[in-house]
Amino acid sequence: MSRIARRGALIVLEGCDRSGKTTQCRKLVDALNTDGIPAQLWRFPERDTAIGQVVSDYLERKCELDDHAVHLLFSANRWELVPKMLETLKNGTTLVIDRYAFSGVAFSAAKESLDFEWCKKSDVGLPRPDLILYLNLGVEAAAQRSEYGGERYEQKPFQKRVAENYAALMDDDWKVIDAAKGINELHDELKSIVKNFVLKGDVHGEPVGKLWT
Ligand code: FDM
Repeated sequence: MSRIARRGALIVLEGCDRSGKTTQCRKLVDALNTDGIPAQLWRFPERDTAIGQVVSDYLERKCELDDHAVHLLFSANRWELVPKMLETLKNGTTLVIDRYAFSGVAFSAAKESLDFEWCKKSDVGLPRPDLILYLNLGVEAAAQRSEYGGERYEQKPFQKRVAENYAALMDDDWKVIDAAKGINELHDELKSIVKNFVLKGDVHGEPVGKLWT
């Protein structure tokens, strides 16, 4: 007797720095696994690959790279993990991803040297997320949470341009969540959205889509 395989869902969390994405991704994956829904936490950049190491050095200001070149490296870091991503989803595991191609465009296009549409091109055709959650927090509120660290991009004027670029990328499918609340309250809201989405099962019979096609 044949049985239709149930693929996992591809879920992305996006938002400016200090919006709580990383904490919330971790808590979400724990909650899904506790409830018997197989899930893994991924993040981009994935700094553990050879490409990701170069990106990480760049972010930590250990090296300088042309803006176009580093944009393409961020993108290549996603593409190099696509086979593993598709395999994991096919095996029924849901992926919760901390940043994706939307960060790629929002951050790169915040640089004067790079054009918004050009920035999208290298990520066209990536696996399209089934659910995009945007943690919305004003730049001033984010800066008050704790001082930005020493990594590149952690400055208020830059983060303001990033937020504007996110707004330009957003469509009606994005779920915009007010992130100015406590960690547990935010977690409860996200968990409820994600669990409903996964249990509804809409994605199970659907192939993974292609981004921006
Ligand atoms: N970032 C992240 C980019 O500039 N492009 C990308 O494609 C991605 C995925 O890298 F400032 C930026 C966003 C952030 C930094 O920081 C990574 P975290 O704290 O590891 O998410």
